[in-house]
Amino acid sequence: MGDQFTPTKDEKFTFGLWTVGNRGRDPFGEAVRDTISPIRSLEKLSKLGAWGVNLHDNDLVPFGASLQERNRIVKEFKKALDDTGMVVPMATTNLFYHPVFKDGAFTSNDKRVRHYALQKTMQAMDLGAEIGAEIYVFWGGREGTEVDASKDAREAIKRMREAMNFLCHYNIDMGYGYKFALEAKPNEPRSDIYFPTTGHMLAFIETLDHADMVGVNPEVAHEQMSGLNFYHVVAQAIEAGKLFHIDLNDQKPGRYDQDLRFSSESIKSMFYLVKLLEESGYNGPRHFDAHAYRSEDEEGVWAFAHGCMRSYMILKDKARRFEEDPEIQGILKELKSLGSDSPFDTANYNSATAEALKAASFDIDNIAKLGLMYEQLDQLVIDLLLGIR
Ligand code: GCO
Ligand code: MN
Ligand code: MN
Repeated sequence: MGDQFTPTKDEKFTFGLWTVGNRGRDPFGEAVRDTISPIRSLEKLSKLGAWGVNLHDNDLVPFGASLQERNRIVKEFKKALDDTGMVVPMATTNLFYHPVFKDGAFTSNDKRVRHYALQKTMQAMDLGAEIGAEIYVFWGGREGTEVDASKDAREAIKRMREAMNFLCHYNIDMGYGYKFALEAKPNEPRSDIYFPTTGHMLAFIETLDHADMVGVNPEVAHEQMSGLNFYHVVAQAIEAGKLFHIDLNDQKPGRYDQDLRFSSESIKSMFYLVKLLEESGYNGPRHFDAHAYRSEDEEGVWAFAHGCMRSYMILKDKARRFEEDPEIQGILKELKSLGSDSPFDTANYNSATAEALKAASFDIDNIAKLGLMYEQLDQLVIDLLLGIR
């Protein structure tokens, strides 16, 4: 039985198989839950209103499986996709679990590891294409270091570029039409990871052979681990036409990577994020990369998945209310009109404007005296979020 916050597939909510499949293992303790099979995840998530799932190669096909086994698993999974009406919009490669990746994959000092990582990625791209994925994510969890003496950081960047260029060409060669989405993280599991923020990724992308094919996959927790304002991060990616995918979860500041249920901590920031995604026309998946608390059994996992989507739906409704709120809109209208009689057109440079602007006088003391009503505005948002508006 649903209410107005019950999701439908139109919302494009997706979960990684590894998220609901997370067994609650941590560095200090064993798994607390049984494995949930990919097919069971499809069935359960579909009933909850999700649109699809995403996967690493090894979330579906175990590492080292024979070709025969792989094909059987993929066939069964495709049937389950049809049966449940679910899709797989994004695929990715596990380049972090096997010990061979202990010093990175594409940036490893060992050339054989770099080449093996390319091979594994090409095979995983083949798998993703076979199940309909259109976005391919690159999260370089092990692409980092503890010992800077071991590797010139410029060399690591060059190695990453070589790998990305190679795989862009493979994408073209195979006619897959993937959009590549690069996911930044500052640390964990490495002490420092190369390209630590989405901003670093955006700069790097412009140096690639096929920059147009490559965008970003920002994650709430990862940017917040760096102390950044996630709403600003995503706004810049959207403005650059580079938001190809997004990883939604939550995170307390200054902690290890927590992967908390979406909007369970930073309600206000996540409100601005949802408002931005909805208003920008972002049309991609709303993907949750989080997991249930270690205290939970399987039922708790589905409560977690439901909660991620429910909070998104509630914040989406709050964004609509924000747009329709006469007091909030009244203040915003006043703010937008501040100084609108200033006579210069600086959108296009010409020397006459520059001369006139240099000669102009501004009543800066009076301008500076003006109160900006941000206290009132912010409290209105708080009232809205706390449910009394
Ligand atoms: C993490 C990452 C991963 C990636 C995933 C898909 O911190 O572990 O967020 O969950 O998103 O590997 O690339
Ligand atoms: Mn993460
Ligand atoms: Mn992620």
